[in-house]
Amino acid sequence: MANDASAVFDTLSPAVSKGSLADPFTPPVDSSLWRKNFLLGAATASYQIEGAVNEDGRLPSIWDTFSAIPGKVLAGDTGAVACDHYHRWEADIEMLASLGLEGYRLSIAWSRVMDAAGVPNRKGLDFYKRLLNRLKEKGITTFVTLYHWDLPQHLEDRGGWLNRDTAYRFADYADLMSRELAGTVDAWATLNEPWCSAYLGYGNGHHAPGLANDRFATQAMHHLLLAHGLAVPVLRANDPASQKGIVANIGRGTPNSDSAADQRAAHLFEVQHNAWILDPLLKGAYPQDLFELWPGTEPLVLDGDMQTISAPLDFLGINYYFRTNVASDGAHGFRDVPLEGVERTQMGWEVYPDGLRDLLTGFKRTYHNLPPIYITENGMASDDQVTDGHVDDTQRISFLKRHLAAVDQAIKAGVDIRGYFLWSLMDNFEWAFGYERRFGVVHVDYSTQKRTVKRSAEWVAKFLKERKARA
Ligand code: IFM
Repeated sequence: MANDASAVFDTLSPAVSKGSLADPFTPPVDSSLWRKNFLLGAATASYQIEGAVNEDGRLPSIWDTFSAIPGKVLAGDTGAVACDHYHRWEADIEMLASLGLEGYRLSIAWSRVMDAAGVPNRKGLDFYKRLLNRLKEKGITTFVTLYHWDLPQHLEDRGGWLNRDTAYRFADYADLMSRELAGTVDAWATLNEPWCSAYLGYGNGHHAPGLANDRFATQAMHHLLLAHGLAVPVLRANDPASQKGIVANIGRGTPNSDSAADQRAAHLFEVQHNAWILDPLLKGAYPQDLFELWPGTEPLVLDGDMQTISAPLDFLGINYYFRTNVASDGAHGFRDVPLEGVERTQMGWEVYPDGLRDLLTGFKRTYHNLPPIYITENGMASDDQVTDGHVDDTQRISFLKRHLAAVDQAIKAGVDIRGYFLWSLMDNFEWAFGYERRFGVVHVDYSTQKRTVKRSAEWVAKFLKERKARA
């Protein structure tokens, strides 16, 4: 069944929705995507692309440790080499610029820039300075995430995000980075997807550091959000001209039936995926329904923490990928009920653009202080192959068109959305799935490090060129 967002493109031109490169991307004339101040960029993250894990004083992170444990990552892959971006950054920026992308979202590896005593590592800092200066020379808008999951191992050895002190160490790190990089960063995001750090890292153990306890997850989340709240005023003081925000992944949960129990299950799914993070940030309190789902897991919260966490944001980054169809588990929670006959990606995730629109419009109703939004990640994995020098990733083109249409619909419904970053600029280390899952709009041959621009990247470049010509 076609989603509404897909239908927008279907009615425009049947060929466009098939994802054919030959057809120009022709959103309606009144589409916000034509606005030249609607930022279109691509995103990456340090551990997923940099490699060079033992170089220039970088210390181990929890992902070095975790990926070295047999069975934790598909095929035993690690980020030791990844896309070798640490050495190839200049060519990678040329590639980004040649595609006409206007924004680049990257993250900093904490363990590259600071040691256990808080002493700055000049070589690591210089890497990011060179990178950001070059991006600025190219006129590219820079979004920098301070924490995209690669916690220094020495901090994990002292309890990681279960230790309140890690939040204060994060504020020190934010202080260093914003003093060093002020003027080269347009927008700072403190954390990427605290849900994944807290739940996958400490709740079910699928990600580093691999602990599995719901109570750990809620406490880790509290310390992550506290870290965010402590860092924001530091970033404001050191780099007043930039925007400050945080990036959350959001999940759409739909009920498997009209029964009250399934409706409740879908509600609880969204509480666990969305309200757990957004309520403390935007309402200054955890959603009480979370503790119905996970009884007895209330985190230890000290006086003043919730005020710190809910300080105003300049923007909220939203990462969206798929929806989950759920039913009641017969007790306090929900269980996934995968739908049959729906379009899926290489990850097995359902392609469901309407979920993005519906969540965004729902947030606008729920949070009266919803800050301006950037879609900081959206994209899909496919088993892409290079044939005769090309990668025909037509499903990705279609995916991107439909999600961009959903963004436009949300804007028209009154949500203030200012930009969109593709995940990802290039294929990279997809965490527990290693290198098998390919999310890039640029293909990476990991044996030669050759980059091949996929049809999807050509398509985005073509649209950006057309938009520029019309401006
Ligand atoms: O690769 C990840 C990224 O690091 C965080 N957001 C989701 C992406 C795809 O799983």
